[in-house]
Amino acid sequence: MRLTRYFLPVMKETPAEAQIASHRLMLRAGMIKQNAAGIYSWLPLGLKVLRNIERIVHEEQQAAGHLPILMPTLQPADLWRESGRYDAYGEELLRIRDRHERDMLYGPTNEEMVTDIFRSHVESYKALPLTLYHIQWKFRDERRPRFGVMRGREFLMKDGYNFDLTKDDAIHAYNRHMASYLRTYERMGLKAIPMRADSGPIGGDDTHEFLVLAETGESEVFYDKAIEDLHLGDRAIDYADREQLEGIREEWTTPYARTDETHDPALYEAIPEERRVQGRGIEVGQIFYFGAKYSEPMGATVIDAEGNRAPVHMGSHGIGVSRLVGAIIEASHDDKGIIWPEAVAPFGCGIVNLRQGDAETDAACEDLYAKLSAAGAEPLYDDRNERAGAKFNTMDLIGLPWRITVGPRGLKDGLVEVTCRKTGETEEMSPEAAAAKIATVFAGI
Ligand code: 5CA
Repeated sequence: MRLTRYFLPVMKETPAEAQIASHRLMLRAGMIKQNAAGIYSWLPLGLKVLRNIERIVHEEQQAAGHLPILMPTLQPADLWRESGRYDAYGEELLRIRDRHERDMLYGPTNEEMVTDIFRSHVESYKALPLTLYHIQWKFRDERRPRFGVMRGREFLMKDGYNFDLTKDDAIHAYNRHMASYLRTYERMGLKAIPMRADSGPIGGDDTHEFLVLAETGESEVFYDKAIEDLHLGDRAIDYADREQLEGIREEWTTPYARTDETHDPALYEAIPEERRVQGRGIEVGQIFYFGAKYSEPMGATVIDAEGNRAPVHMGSHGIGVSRLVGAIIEASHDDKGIIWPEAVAPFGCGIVNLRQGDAETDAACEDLYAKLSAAGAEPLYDDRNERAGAKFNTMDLIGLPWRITVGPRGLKDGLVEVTCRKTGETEEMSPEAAAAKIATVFAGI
């Protein structure tokens, strides 16, 4: 992409309404535009990051054997009357009436609708196990939408629902979600810690939230420092292997880690003092097992091998896709702007032309642009007629992982500069070597 052809409405001033870094930087980098309290448009740069996050979520869900579907944002109230949540959900539920006076709602979550799909089509245990998920916009009329996309009213969520014959099978589904979520967050460059949580309006006893540590997080967290050393790394996960998944769950849930909602001071104080950590975190996902809470009242049953009919065991599992954009920025920025992890970066690399209009410099930039595009590193070429300082500031603000700086002076010696946004380190090399270096980085992504 050439910057002169792009829509990147960056702001010089710090927007007064934004209280935390991610909100400020998303506005300043022209990623989002607020349309109403807690409701945002995603501009080209922001949308690219959102789509990258969605792609990773899809890949990891499908690796775990979960099937993508797409349910609507609007739902008939009658389904929610069956589960009893139409009245129970409270003020956060946006209730709407259509022209035929039928009660509808803008879905804050989809347990009822997916249970209705299931009961319409599944009769036998032979169709199980089954996990359906989608990535769709949700609406919750939050009392205090704030921090930009972090606590929106309309927000993008991945929500998945498992249907199983037995509790054991449903716990296996729970463990599959836990492992796939750990991998998903790691791929985005995040450390997200599963913490025992409260189930709120979704229901059930077994539930974990995933928290990314950040001072600006809305949840207070207490944990054993030992959990910070756990990594999945590149270990192979076999999602059919119950023992392996049970092992992963044990590994991540044995050290104490809880939010203020479930915090137990006695257990916390049993951790050696030097390992006790109290801080704040951003909730980027939550998984639930709730048995027959929806399947029973809604009549979602299957016939087992002996011919008996029983409600299926279910759980639901959510990832805050749009919130993750903010969470990644909270975890990765500096005074100058965003620092994108390569896996979610909107463009892999920026090309800064220091002398736009100089034939030799322009040609070198064009050549790099072609090579990097062909290598799949998606360059953003700053071809504006601007001062070098302004170009550097824009690149630092929007946080592309790499920058190649091309100017007549360096080219005289056959050199360009390659700068890593994260470390600030700059190396001089030939344009060919620069293209090859960046191409190698992005070959594996
Ligand atoms: N039905 C279940 C699982 S699918 C559910 O709705 N879970 S949830 O309420 O925990 O939401 C899942 C994730 O969505 C949360 O972990 C959080 O990351 C994200 N989320 C929830 N509310 C908001 C909000 N107002 N703005 C942005 N993201 C949100």
